[in-house]
Amino acid sequence: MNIQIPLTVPKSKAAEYTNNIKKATHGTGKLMLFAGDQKVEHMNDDLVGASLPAEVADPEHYFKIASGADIGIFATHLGTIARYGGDYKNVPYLVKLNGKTNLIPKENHDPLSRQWVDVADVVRFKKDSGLNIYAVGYTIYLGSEFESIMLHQAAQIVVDAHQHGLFVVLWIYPRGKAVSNEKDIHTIAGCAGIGMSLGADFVKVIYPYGDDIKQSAENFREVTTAAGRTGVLCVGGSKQDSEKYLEHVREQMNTAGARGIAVGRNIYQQSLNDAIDLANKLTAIVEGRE
Ligand code: FBP
Repeated sequence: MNIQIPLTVPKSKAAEYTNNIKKATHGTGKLMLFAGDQKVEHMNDDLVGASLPAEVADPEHYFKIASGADIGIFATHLGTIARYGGDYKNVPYLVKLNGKTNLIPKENHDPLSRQWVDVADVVRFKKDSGLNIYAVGYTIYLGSEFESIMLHQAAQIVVDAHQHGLFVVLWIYPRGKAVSNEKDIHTIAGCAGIGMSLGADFVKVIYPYGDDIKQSAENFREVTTAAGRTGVLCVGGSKQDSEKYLEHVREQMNTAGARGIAVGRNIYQQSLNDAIDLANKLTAIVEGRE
């Protein structure tokens, strides 16, 4: 695998940067990101319910999956990692630097998700804890009246992270009163292009899941083209039939030109064994080992 090193990575950190990407992608450049930031984003909505096993409500469920399955990287907030990471030292981590809840409806207020901790805090935590922290992540809501704040913070984060040899995933969603259709492919392609313009290594965007699996992937090519050298990760979205989801991911990787996935609910909204089984299958598809 040939990893392109952006010029924001100093020569002294090039080996560390390359190594972090290699480890998270198992040498393939393709990233299976297991998302565990929903405790903030969706509060307890995804974690309890008549159809869900009781174990899903325990935050440790995330860690049991992340340590038992062959994932690429586990993305969650620093506090969560600080509470459980000591017992899950084999997990590869991405620290999510911002977050917001879903309590304020977007019809009332445009979304703003401010940075909680700095890259410097993560670098210090990595050294002190000895955990495998390879990357940081941050969400931007484009089209929000506050987008300039989030764009500014994201740009700084990319520069800071690269200075320390960490790679960066930006979650970029079109959202706010000015956005009429979050699933418009042309707008999503614009989000991917912004990810590239900010220098992100990967940009995670919305994937419009249509009934025609092949056609959905063909439509998505506009997005992966717009991202250029930045890899596009497709969102998992709400839980769907596992076989159907696996087929979508095959097309995302083989037809749409995605460089990976960022998936939460489809994996963790089930028992530990089923979650591990699906996560392993997903990683195999993403990394081209199926
Ligand atoms: P929304 O704001 O559209 O709900 O998406 C946020 C999010 O759920 C993140 O919290 C998570 O990282 C990502 O999407 C992927 O998770 P899922 O596969 O469950 O959609």
